[in-house]
Amino acid sequence: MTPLAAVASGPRAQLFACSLRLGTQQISLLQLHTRSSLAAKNHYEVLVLGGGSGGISMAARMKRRVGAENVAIVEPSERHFYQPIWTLVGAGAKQLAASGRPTVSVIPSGVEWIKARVVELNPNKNCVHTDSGKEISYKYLIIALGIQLDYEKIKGLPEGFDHPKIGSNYSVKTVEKTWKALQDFKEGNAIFTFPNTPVKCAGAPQKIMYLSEAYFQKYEMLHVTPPMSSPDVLKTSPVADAAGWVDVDKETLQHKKYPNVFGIGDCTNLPTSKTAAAVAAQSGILDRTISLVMKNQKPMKKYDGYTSCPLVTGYNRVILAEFDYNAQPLETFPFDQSRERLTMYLMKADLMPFLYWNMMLRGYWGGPAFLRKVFHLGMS
Ligand code: FAD
Ligand code: UQ1
Repeated sequence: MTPLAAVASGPRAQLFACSLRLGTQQISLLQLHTRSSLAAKNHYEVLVLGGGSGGISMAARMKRRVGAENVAIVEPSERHFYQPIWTLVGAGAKQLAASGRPTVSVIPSGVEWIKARVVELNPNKNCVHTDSGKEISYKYLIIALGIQLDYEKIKGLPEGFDHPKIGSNYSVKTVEKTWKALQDFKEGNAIFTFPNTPVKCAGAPQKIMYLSEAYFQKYEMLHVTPPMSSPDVLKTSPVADAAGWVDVDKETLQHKKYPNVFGIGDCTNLPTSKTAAAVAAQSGILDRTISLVMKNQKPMKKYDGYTSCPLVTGYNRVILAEFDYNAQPLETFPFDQSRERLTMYLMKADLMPFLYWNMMLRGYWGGPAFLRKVFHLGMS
């Protein structure tokens, strides 16, 4: 799709539509805008691949470093989703509609949204290719392509989702089916699958099991956690390790072979659990890494592997698990986090979405390390 199509939807498009009704002067404004969009640049100082949690957060941070006009994001989807809330959507405690916003509304203002899919990375020539036939070159590349859901690797799926008793919290297309299956459940067995591949939010398959258990006494349904893998475009690219993940230094997030390439989030081989909480912590580190690389200095700040999983065990209870690369607890709050708590449920259900949309995606949330320091200082 063309850049014009990218701006022709969402709130910005509505603004232009309003202007059109006002008269000819506004029409020429639209034409001007159209021309500049169609003439979108093909070189950026910072190019971000993927407009999910990591991509948008990093674009916001890079805008502050180098200016909006020097940053672009390649992302094909019209909507951006806050995936962590799908656990509660699948259990009927939140609405799916509230989990998504138009992508155009989360792209930092002034940053170019290239509405396309990356089909090839060429780090030796500092460029990528998109499915719209475009070649885009960069000085610095941030790869934030997430993880791929491989439902088709399970015999009978995805067509099996036509069955009313099968759901999966991992996809926007199937998460509401989990709630339907839960409601229709009368008796029999309830099965919750867990694949032998890396997965994002490894706690999520357990959480929906606990919530289902809390919701009904007898069982007949299936919740699928699909096998997952690195996005196909990365598997065969020069930036990937042998298993297909973006091959980055585990402390600085800089690529091991290409010093102007960086990775963040689920698509990397960082040996920690794949969560948005981890992405938040990584975004702060990566911001510092890139700022030093831009000044020809050595990256200093070190990622400790922080990740977190709010384990929802009931409709008003959460155990907040937080840990580092060594699977050692790295807890934020000065109380026993291994207890199920209502306060942690409220944090997961209401505070985290607010923090995500208003702080993390705007590049102002680098994880709770500072809170941990404040609370633990207070304790000592
Ligand atoms: P994503 O946010 O998935 O973004 C990847 C982006 O890349 C997408 O927008 C995609 O469209 C784009 N993309 C893919 N391929 C291409 C391509 N070829 N070209 C261009 N763009 C492309 N995390 C927590 O911290 N706490 C939780 O409680 C939690 N619960 C979860 C529950 C569920 C059910 C799920 C599904 C996830 C949960 N997570 C949780 C995990 C969290 O959502 C992810 O870890 C996080 O979104 C990863 O961010 P990312 O930027 O790496 O990938
Ligand atoms: C977090 O930072 C984060 O990223 C926004 C999440 O993703 C949704 C989380 O689930 C959690 C638990 C954190 C960690 C934040 C605190 C305050 C402990």
